[in-house]
Amino acid sequence: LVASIEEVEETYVMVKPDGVQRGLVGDIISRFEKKGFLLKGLKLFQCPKELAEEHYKELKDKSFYPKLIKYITSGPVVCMAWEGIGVVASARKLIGATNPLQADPGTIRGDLAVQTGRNVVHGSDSPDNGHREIDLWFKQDELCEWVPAQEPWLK
Ligand code: RTP
Ligand code: MG
Repeated sequence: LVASIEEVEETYVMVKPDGVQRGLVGDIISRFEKKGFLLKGLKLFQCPKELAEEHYKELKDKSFYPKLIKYITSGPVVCMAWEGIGVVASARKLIGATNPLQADPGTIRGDLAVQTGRNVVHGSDSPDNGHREIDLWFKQDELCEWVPAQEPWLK
């Protein structure tokens, strides 16, 4: 009943190059699966500089922007589209504060990272940015609209 009044949303989550290279991809995907969200898109991807600049365009006047672009393009990332009720804000909670030293234990950054500039994962900060970023990082045919089967797979 409570669920019926809340919005089904989509959000863009990305394991950054440090997360991929430290072998954290499985752990990170697992947290979103176990929470109960639905995976709609997933790929390993070497991000071109132009895409990184478009993704982070709101930060282009920040002093850390050049370093951020270098970081995100330094190796492959894992791109994910997740769907679910309240998934945008919930994903941000699962991810934790931008500075991993301020992120609560139990969050991805709180458990797995130390530095802001190496904070292993990204999550969209609003439903509008969720749509925008999924459009930006995925082609339409890389996304699946699907619902789990009603019948149990194990009997
Ligand atoms: P994200 O977009 O990656 O999910 O992170 P966020 O919302 O928590 O933080 P945001 O302000 O959007 O910043 C994007 C990413 O830029 C890097 N950053 N470095 N002071 C710094 O050196 C600094 N501040 C931000 C981080 O990698 C941050 O996640
Ligand atoms: Mg952000």
